[in-house]
Amino acid sequence: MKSFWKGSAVLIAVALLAAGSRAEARAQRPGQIPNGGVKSCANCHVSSAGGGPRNLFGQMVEANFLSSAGFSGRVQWGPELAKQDADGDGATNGEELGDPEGLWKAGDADPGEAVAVTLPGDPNSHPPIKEVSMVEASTWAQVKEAARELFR
Ligand SMILES: [Ca+2]
Repeated sequence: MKSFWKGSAVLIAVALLAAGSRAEARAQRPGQIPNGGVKSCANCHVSSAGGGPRNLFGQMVEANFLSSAGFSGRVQWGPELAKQDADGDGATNGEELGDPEGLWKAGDADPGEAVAVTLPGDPNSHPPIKEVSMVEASTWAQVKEAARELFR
């Protein structure tokens, strides 16, 4: 009976250590994208608590933008990842994370404004879409400007 408890305690300790190191490894990932701390784990995971399945941006990062596979891989943020639109909502990953050009480097101050940051892996989360209305424009100059915006 004594050895049963001893064995259980060892198993629990091993499980806790494994869970702890996994969470720790992933906790650095948000710091590898601009404004990563604003939405934290939800940038890449379906669950905002992190872990489990990845959202569309997380899948894109995992497939093509990690320095190496597994927990130690670092996100390779740059122009290539910034210009893609992982969730297909019309805003690029960089526009959603406040770094449209992909110039931010890990350790830099977060670019842009935190309140403007949206989720690059959630099509329901995106910057406000610029509404252009030629009907509301009252002068020819405004109509031309609206058309220019629309077809830019
Ligand atoms: Ca989005």
